[in-house]
Amino acid sequence: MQILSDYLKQTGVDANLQSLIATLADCSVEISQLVRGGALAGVLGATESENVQGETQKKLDVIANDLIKDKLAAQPLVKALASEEEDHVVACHADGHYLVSFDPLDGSSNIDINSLVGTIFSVLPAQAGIDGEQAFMQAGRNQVLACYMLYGPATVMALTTGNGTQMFSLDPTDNQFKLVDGAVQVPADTSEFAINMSNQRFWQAPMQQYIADLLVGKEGPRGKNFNMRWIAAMVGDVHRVLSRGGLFTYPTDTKDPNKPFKLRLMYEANPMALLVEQAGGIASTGYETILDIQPNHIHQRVAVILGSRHEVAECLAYHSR
Ligand code: AFP
Repeated sequence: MQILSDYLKQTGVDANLQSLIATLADCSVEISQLVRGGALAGVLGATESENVQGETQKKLDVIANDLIKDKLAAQPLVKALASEEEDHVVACHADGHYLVSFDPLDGSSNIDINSLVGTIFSVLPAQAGIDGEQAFMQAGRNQVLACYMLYGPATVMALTTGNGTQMFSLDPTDNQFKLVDGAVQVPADTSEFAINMSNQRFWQAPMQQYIADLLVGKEGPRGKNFNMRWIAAMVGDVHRVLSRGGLFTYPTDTKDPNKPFKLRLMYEANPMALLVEQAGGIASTGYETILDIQPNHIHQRVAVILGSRHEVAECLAYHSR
């Protein structure tokens, strides 16, 4: 089985990107070991602090964030980084080529219940003369690399450098990521959807109607039955979509009028949108293609509807009526 570094070399990925990917893989191997250690490694439970989004930080969130920050700061190609767990952009190397955004531990509410968590990375090109947060204000379409690592029964990495989406699995015998699928394809059709149903009463009319039509199944306008899954970690739900298709959404809601969207654009929606698009799927807010959004803040949130292209198109049709 082909190891990650050989695959990247053989497929002509830019040498600098190869080096950066090696650093990201390295981070995830260490985080994977900590996740596997669980209570024995003393990494479960909460800290006393809150992150910039006002969420209580789990110990492992903080440990994973610090680990990635240190490794990226030691990688000369990184000009600056932005993390879910950092209020502000962190400057690294003035002559670095890349801006790295990341969610160190997506799905952190799953940590203490021994369920799926992962790490998500998005990489933008650095631009001469533009520093700080302003440098990150590029549409997701500009990403030169997006990937996630999912710490499940196996640790896997989904990766794109803009030339399709590839899947690797971490071999625990030598800690190398090995290629398992060189051309991931999201099936165009699906009968599976993922949404947090407990928010139903807070959704807007188009999503209310779309989900209602799925729930009536065979007897309704869709003429077939649908199954539902919800992992509460985007990384797990998107992995299922990449593996067997499906529609995943965290739509606009009115639960908290000050927070109509849940998912973060820079380190959740954008990298997942690129991975899904590169695998033949679609990613939208309902009204706009995610990768075309012009960001205005590193911690900006957006509505997300992504997955199998025919099913996402069905859902978007409700939004344009
Ligand atoms: P955390 O990383 O803060 O746990 O958030 C995970 C997440 O942003 C995303 O990965 C999930 O899809 C979503 O939140 C789950 O949200 P609910 O708690 O509303 O199910």
